[in-house]
Amino acid sequence: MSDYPAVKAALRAQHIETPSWAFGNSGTRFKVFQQEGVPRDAYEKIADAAKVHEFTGVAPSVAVHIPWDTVDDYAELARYATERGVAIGAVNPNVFQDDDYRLGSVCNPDPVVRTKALTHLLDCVDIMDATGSRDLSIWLADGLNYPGQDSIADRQGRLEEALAAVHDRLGEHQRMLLEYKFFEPAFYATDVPDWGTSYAHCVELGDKAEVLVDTGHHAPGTNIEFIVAFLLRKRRLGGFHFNSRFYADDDLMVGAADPYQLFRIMVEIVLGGGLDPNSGVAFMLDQCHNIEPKIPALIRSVMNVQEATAKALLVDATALGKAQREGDVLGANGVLVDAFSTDVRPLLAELREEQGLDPDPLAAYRRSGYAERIRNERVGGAAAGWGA
Ligand code: LRH
Ligand code: MN
Ligand code: MN
Repeated sequence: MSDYPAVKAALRAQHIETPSWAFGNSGTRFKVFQQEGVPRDAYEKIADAAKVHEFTGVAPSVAVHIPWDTVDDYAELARYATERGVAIGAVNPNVFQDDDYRLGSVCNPDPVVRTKALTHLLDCVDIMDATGSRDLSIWLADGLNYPGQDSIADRQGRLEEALAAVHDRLGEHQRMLLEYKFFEPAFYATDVPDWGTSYAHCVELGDKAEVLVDTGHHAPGTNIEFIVAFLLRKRRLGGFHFNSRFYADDDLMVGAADPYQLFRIMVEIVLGGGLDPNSGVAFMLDQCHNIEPKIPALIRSVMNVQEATAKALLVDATALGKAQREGDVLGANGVLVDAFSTDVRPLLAELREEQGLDPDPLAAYRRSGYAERIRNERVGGAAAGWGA
């Protein structure tokens, strides 16, 4: 039988970071849809992130993307966040949207472009110093569209050089998370295409480099929970960008496409000790809400992560271990299926009430009138960053 107080304590301790860009307008390369009440700057994105935290109680930080969230004074932005009960989380450098980066950023054959990209990465560490952020979350769009376009091996050398310079610059309590993605925007070869490449670079770089797993960045059928278990065991799992996908990097709400996959990932996290705040695993969302209202979508996403986590915490580890040792295949599988099949919504409602929150965060948000307020106050919301 599960220990409910321990389950609740673990759920209270889990923090889920929202991405500033999810509050902005977004779409596909065919159309960016404009929604009413969307934030016009980084301050308003933080105000919206604070609402997600207010109603869920477990989303106390918001990741920023630079230059999408450029402000004059980052320390002031951090103070503004603190006043609203949240903190600035990961800083995401953006080295993929300038014309200069047509052939890549830190892997570009042109040393002038490489220097520009590295300078931006280092500037982002300065921003972390000002905001008190722990994580520099690096995703590179670098890659090749055509065989022969550039030397794959030379590009790895350029990558190593730039990442080492960033690693050297990090402060004692700072980390760099290296995100991988097997395709898009490059179609033939990507310079950090998979977790193995990211892991190998991180190991070579040193203790402050860890792998970031974006759940939308794998080929269909990839066993993501295997990757999670491996990296956690090697202490190189820096964190997640949660979202769900049906086809490609869809960036839909986490848990919407395949809640069982999310549960399996969280089982590995729980069994591998990744819920312990000292493990350093950052649970971040990386989503775009093209057609649905953004704040409720993020509240729903946070709740989906909590539900998967709660189910994973309900796995009877003793029964599972016994079945595994005895080679009881169906018994072991049954332990997982039982936990996944449990309705954890009453448990989470109870937990929220104990925390002084409304048991139904979405209904509470709807009743709050915040959506109407921002619709009236904000005219001409900003795009999330691309395709505007
Ligand atoms: C790339 C990515 C990466 C970016 C974000 C906007 O697909 O997942 O994390 O920073 O999308
Ligand atoms: Mn991502
Ligand atoms: Mn992505």
